[in-house]
Amino acid sequence: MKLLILLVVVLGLVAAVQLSKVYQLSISLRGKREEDISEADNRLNGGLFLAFMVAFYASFIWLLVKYGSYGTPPASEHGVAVDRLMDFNMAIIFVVFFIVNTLLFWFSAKYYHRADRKARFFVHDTRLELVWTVIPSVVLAIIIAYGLQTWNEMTGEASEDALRVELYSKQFDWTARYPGSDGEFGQANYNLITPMNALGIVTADGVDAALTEIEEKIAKVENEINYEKGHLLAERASIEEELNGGHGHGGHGHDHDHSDHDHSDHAHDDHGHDEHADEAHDDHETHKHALEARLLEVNHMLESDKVIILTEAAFEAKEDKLYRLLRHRQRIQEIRNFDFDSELTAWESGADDQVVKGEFHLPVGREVEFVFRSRDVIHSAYMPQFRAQMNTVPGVPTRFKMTPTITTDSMRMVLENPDFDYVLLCNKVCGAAHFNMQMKVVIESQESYDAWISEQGEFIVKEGSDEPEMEQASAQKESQTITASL
Ligand SMILES: [Cu+2]
Repeated sequence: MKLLILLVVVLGLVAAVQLSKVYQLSISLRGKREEDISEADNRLNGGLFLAFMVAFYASFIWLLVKYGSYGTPPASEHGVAVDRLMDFNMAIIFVVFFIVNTLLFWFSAKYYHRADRKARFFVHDTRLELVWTVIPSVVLAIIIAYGLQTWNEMTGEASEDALRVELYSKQFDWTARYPGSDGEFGQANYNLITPMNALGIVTADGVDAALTEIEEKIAKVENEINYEKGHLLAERASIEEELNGGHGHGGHGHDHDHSDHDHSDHAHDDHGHDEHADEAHDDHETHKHALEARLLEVNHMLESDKVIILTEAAFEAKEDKLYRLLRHRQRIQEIRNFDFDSELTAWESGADDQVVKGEFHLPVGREVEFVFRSRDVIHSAYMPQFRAQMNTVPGVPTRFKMTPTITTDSMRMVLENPDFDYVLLCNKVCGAAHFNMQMKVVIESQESYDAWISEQGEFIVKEGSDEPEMEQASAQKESQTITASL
């Protein structure tokens, strides 16, 4: 269908170009110049300007009627103020829009060029300058003052007894955290992020879990590095060379061994032997034993089925990975060893935090203070029905307060849509699955909310909401959307 429309447009353009060529040819045949324009031409163009203005206004008003509504009534306290601010601004814009465009088109139509009419020319008019400077300044000042006032009310401090909820964004989903019975969020640290602790909440268990996980990863990479076939073979060759006399005197290996043996007998017999030589000799023996032991080990490892073959680049990448993992482990250990002392509440208050995915609930009529965090890139928490939006920035917690005023059930009745749900969306294009980065919001009575929150587990992300599944689901949706649009 789209292709067909495109084809019609292209063919139409080609036809227009051809027609204009024919027209030019016919003009030159009649012996007229192209730039000779009659008064009738000008009058026609003036009339067309007026006709366009009417069509322009008609389509504008039609768009306004069809798409001008915000979709839902504002479902939060400040949402009413936001809509009022928006309506106020739009009213001013509409008035200016109609005045300016009417003047533009009407002047073009009325004052089309006529040979017997001359335009008046003046250099300066103070009154005119004043009018178009002072009026816009005053209107802009009013818009800004009113906007700032509304903004300050919206973003001011939340009250002490506000419910606090953290919304955590990452590519490509949302996680909500409630502070639990102590009303206090636990500290979070990205070094502690594991599949079961998606927010990296700091607790003794969280630190232990992160350490266990990192130890497993380190062991795995160390194994891969240790069992690399090329490096094992090289090590064996060098040990053998050293044992067989080494130092480039391979041919004298046996002689050397023999004299060594003699020497050792001698050392045991003769108590007057120089002590330094004795020590050096012992070191040498130990070293040799170590080499032999390692040779055995290497041979053993080479026969094991853990042996892998890596290119030099892949081997170096493994070494890099090991380095990073070791650093990561060190950071986790630093968290564990940190002397929290007076900070003990912050350290352990995460233990009763409640982490939820998929949907989160809020009681109606109670002020909520959102704290936003991001793991990877800038996202934007957008709740259109509450007229609420705030960027989430990695490393910088942001805040926003709001009071929901209409429950999900009431809104379903108002909209006569039993399937309606409030939604939290991402409103920054943050990557491939951005379109599907959303979370359901349920507004309900305090009693229903209390029942829901008491069912939520503490700290650990609920089973069955792990990431691979989510990603698969969104990829599936993506392919469906692509199919649908074709
Ligand atoms: Cu996003």
